Amino acid sequence: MIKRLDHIAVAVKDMQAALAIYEDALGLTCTHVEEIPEQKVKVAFLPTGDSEIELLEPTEADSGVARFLEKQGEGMHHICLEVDDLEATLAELRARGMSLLSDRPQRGAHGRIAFLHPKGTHGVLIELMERETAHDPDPRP
Ligand code: CMX
Repeated sequence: MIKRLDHIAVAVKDMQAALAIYEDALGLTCTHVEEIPEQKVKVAFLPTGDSEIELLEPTEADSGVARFLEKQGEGMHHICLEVDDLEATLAELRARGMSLLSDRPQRGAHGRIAFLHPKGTHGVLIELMERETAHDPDPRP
């Protein structure tokens, strides 16, 4: 059902300031920046071997990530697990009594996504994703 850890997302107030730390200080390379209007976020991806770090900046005050920043400040926002078949995984999880945040998949940065409610996963927001684009290779030598 679950294939791999795809990315760990960090909510930030200022993408440029965060990129200065993650790229210039940590030496990672940002390979992809994109705005996702459906999710009301701008995202930046920095590959780290087989997984990535995703920086998330809200684009609207009325959004989940903006509410998160107001309530908890900057920091770890969610982990994303890649699955082979999102619909089948959601059906299995529903059958096991897991609480999903939406009834149907939404559009994410790399494919279709759905979230599990953090109250049912010991406080961690888990995104499940069926990839539609290949994983960007880590550009570092
Ligand atoms: N970690 C833990 N708990 C969280 C949380 C997080 N990241 N975000 C929200 N919660 C908690 C809230 O504190 C709230 O708890 P209470 O009920 O105790 O107050 C509860 O979950 C509901 O939060 P909400 O924002 O009020 O509820 P919504 O249903 O409007 O939204 C959520 C929930 C998590 C889906 C939304 O806030 C969100 O973060 N959306 C994800 C945006 C995103 O990252 N998209 C991915 C884009 C790119 C990609 O990775 O592909």
